[in-house]
Amino acid sequence: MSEPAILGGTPAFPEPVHVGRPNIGDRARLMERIEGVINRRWLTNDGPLVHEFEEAISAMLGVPHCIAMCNGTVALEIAIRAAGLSGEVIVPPFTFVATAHALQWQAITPVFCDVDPRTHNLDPTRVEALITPRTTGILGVHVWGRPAPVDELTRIAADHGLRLLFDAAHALGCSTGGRMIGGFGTAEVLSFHATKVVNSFEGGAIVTADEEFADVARLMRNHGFADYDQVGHVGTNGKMSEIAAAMGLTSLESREEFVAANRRNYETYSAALQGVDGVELIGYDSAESCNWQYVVIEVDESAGLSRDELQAVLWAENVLARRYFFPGCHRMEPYRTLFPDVAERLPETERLVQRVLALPTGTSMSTDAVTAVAGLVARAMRDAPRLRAALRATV
Ligand code: T4K
Repeated sequence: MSEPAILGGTPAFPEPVHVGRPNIGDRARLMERIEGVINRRWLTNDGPLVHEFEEAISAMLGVPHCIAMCNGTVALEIAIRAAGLSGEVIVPPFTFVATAHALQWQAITPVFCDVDPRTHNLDPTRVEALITPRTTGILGVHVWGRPAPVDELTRIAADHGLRLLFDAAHALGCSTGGRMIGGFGTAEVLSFHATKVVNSFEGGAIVTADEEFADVARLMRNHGFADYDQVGHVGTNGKMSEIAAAMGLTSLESREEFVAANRRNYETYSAALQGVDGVELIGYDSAESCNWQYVVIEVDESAGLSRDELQAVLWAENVLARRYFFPGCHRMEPYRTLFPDVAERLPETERLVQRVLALPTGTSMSTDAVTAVAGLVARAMRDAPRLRAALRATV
């Protein structure tokens, strides 16, 4: 290895290496499906590929209803609306901002509840204290595909007469207690964004066992149309297009291959980062079903480099590691202005957003590339005093 790029060496990678490079799957099959879409001249509005995709997701998760949408964010907005949420909803701040925005977008107050530092998910012991007469629901998130505390949240929601929804954008194909994520709460929401383990370019879905809820969500997805000329509900346009479903189906067919690549990458990182001072790779429960789609480390600054310093060292090498979900939803607008003091009750989130770094994985990463990235992390931590001095000199 040459001198670190931050000290003037040649970057380890000639081109940027991204977190979230899409998995593609069988191109010929995708093109064939796209041909079919064009030949049928049925491009969107509840087309045959969308139906096939919905059935495949339902079967995979063992959940009776899947309503495919144009993206995960709109699916969240529709799920929230179909659940009749209003007033206040309890939600973690350590998530992609779409989770909070989907509430705020419809004038519902997100009430941020701190997370458990071991799981990065909602801390169920802190939820009840935040329930007020205005609270109508809890929106849990399965961060990194690791399950939110579904049993505890289910009990709390039942005890207080609240609706329970889950943002399962990271959790396609993950299970808890042997039960697939997708079947918990009133409904769960999936994302098939380009960066997700299974993608439909852009896409999302609501999955639910509640038939009445599914019927309402389906109406809302298509402007409330119950039939030609008959609008039975307020609605929006949340439809998934046929070309998105073509990609979604193709991607789903290669899911096992994608998951195997993620797992291989994870295990390579795990072996290479073993014993590196100040770096802890977050764990997954291998007794459960898991998609291994995020490789996330926690960086302990006392070992030499802060997370931000390590990120700067990696970016100089063209490794674009991401500090998801910095700085936490509560520190983003409009929440920062609306709730200026909320950080005081979120000490674990505040700590976590300074420590977490997501590393590149997925089918675009070869084992050699993963080994090289892990090697850069290990070297940076070993060489911390010199790198830190150089970084401070450039500020
Ligand atoms: N809830 C949760 C918990 C979520 O994580 C998300 C989305 C949602 C809800 C909302 O679901 P969607 O409405 O998105 O379906 C990315 C994704 O855009 C976002 O979908 C995802 N979570 C989030 C965790 O990651 P950014 O802001 O990091 O995106 P961006 O453009 O920086 O892309 C990430 C990296 O991926 C880039 O470094 C480049 C690479 N990339 C990206 C795209 C789109 C590619 O190589 N090719 C591509 O086509 O949010």
